[in-house]
Amino acid sequence: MTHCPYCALQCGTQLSQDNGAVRVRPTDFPVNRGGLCQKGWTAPALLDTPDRLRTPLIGGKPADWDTALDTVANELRRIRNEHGPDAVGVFGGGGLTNEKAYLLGKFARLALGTSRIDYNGRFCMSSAAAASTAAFGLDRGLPFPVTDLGDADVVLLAGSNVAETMPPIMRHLDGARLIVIDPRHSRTAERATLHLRPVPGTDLAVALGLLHLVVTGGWCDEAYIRTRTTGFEDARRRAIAWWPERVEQVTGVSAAALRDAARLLGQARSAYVLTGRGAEQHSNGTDTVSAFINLALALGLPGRMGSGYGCLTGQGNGQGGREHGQKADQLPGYRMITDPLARQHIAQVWGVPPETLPGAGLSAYELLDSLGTARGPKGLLVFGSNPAVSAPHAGHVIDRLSALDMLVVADFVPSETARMADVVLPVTQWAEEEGTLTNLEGRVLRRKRLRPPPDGVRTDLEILHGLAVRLGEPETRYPTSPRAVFDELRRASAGGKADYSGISYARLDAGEALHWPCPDTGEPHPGTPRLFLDTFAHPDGRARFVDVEHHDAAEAVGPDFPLYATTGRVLAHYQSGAQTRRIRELAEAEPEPFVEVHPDTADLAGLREGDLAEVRSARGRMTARVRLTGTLRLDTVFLPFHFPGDGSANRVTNAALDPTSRMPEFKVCAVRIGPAEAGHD
Ligand SMILES: Nc1nc2c(c(=O)[nH]1)N[C@H]1C(S)=C(S)[C@@H](COP(=O)(O)OP(=O)(O)OC[C@H]3O[C@@H](n4cnc5c(=O)[nH]c(N)nc54)[C@H](O)[C@@H]3O)O[C@H]1N2
Ligand SMILES: Nc1nc2c(c(=O)[nH]1)N[C@H]1C(S)=C(S)[C@@H](COP(=O)(O)OP(=O)(O)OC[C@H]3O[C@@H](n4cnc5c(=O)[nH]c(N)nc54)[C@H](O)[C@@H]3O)O[C@H]1N2
Ligand code: SF4
Ligand SMILES: [Mo]
Repeated sequence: MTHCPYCALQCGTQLSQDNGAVRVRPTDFPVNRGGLCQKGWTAPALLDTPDRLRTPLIGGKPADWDTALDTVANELRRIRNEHGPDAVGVFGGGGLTNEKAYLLGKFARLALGTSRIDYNGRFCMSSAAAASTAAFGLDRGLPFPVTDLGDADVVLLAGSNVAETMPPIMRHLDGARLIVIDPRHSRTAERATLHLRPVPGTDLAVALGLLHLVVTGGWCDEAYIRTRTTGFEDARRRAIAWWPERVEQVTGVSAAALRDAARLLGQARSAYVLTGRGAEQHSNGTDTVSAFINLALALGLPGRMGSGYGCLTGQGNGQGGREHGQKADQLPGYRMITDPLARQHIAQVWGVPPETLPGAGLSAYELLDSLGTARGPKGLLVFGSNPAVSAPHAGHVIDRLSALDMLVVADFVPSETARMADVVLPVTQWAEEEGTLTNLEGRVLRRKRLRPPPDGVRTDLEILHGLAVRLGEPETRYPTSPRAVFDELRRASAGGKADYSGISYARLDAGEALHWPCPDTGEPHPGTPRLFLDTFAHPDGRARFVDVEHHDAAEAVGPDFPLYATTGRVLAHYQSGAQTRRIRELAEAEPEPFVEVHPDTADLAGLREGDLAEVRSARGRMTARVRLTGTLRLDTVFLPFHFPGDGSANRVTNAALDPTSRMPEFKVCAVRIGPAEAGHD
């Protein structure tokens, strides 16, 4: 068995070959129980996509591997000599296997000696990670297995459209009453008992209002609050000022609907509060998640069988990708790079003095924003991301990428970012390589190789090895065998928060379900499917309420830009679309960029169904086909971000960052819409 290459659900699949064609079928793996979404079913098509990269490219022209790697290493060395080690940067991805993410972080810190490494997970779950760490002392997306959701009475989904983003998970939610918070009547909202439609960016006030009603309704779990938490009084006092009518004014969610939601939660036998990107991708995202965690704590949910709080992690290895050191402030094992003990431990595993390790770098957007400037990197290596499409304020990011002395992209398709690169390095895909990924419930899974890669293609590990050796590093420091890297990762993670030391390929291959932490205790450790049942991860064992106040989105609507634009996903496409736009069935399902607009709003803007609209913000413009959507808020339009160029939603999005997580505000900015002028680029 292996797993789907796309999202964090990591559906179990079985691959076979039929006359050279790869076929996929779902297995009875717990998260998907025989289900797959359209992307999963069609994933094999990408293996043989006609424009698959099969040879390195220098300046767009085919080159052999030695020349390509020599070129990259020489230029990296030149930039470093002239401008210092921080003049080269690395941008990673949450789709990389644990082994790749680990080796990429090691490569950046040792072979390049740079602090300038971050990854696209910063755009994904960083706000939820920061809030979970503050509340529980530990961040694991779901601190319980997905299958636990099956017994839930009520599930609150704040800004998550799982019916499109993780369809098979709906099998576990069938029996529950759903409360969905989303400005759109999403496919998930269609399945909900109750749908709250806030103004984008106002979830924090919604959560404060729900806490208010849980307090006044007498639904707080007093004994739990007393024995398992600290800080309730401040959070309670804050929420008391958010009576329902005030919340209604700020959020547009009616006081009556808010009361219904609080009652459903308060009276539930078992309940879960889950957040997705809709609540998190805001300049107040960390505080918003804290407010939802406060609500969950007041109800006594986290750390209880049959209830809890969780963040629905997004990318295939969104969980593992945040644990092994490709984040600017992190070392393997979910350790902080500023912690002297952590530095000592990792330096010892890597066989270097702790002083050689650089300090904390810049977050993803800040890194991209600094490229090619006096203070920023002149060379950048990208592994597993397509920021020319997926980064906020993408027009600016494209300018920054263009200002580099050297952009190197490792990918298996010519993504929009790869097309800008000076050097492109072609890599293997999921069904051609081995490794591990960690799914949204912290379960470590094996990726298995079905067939050999095409000639001319190398693994990411081989590329890192090849570059490191050319930069003067010892051969043995960068193993190319995933198993060897994993064994080193186990040692590096030992004693850290995300402890993998008790996990081995042999145990995973034997079918064991191992959720981290899984320390090496001498006996085979069973792993930890459920966290916090006895104690939270803070030194006093208690969870913390965090006192948070609502604040508005960074950009207000006004006469020039009177509408809120929010962005997100559709079923058929994945992320920047670099992969799914190449698969015929998916491209046919969603062939072009569109904008969802309420019919009355469209009318005022002079737009009809099927028209080409221009969407403009203070930062840029894009064009998209109008889809009239009567269930949408009148003041809001929705754009999928899966398309490049003139149809790229990120040309209009705002790069305002959350002060704690440095998450950009993908989910709200001010725009105006109107008919697209014919002939405009
Ligand atoms: N089909 C598909 N599936 C995917 C992916 C994909 O690209 N395509 N990507 C994977 C990844 S990496 C991730 S992170 C997950 C993301 O999974 P989700 O979080 O479910 O995805 P989004 O569509 O980004 O956002 C969810 C919902 O938030 C709503 N929303 C927008 N603004 C707001 C707001 O201000 N408040 C609230 N409450 N809601 C708001 C949107 O209308 C949308 O319906 O999906 C994973 N699965
Ligand atoms: N407006 C808006 N923008 C968003 C979001 C949003 O909701 N709204 N969501 C954000 C979120 S949650 C995310 S996660 C990001 C994702 O944004 P991106 O990082 O752009 O995501 P992908 O399109 O998955 O890009 C991955 C690239 O790496 C390649 N790749 C895949 N696997 C590997 C591998 O193993 N090795 C190598 N070398 N390459 C590989 C793929 O072919 C693809 O080109 O987008 C963010 N951007
Ligand atoms: S839900 Fe996610 S893991 Fe499952 S088939 Fe779809 S994309 Fe793949
Ligand atoms: Mo994501």
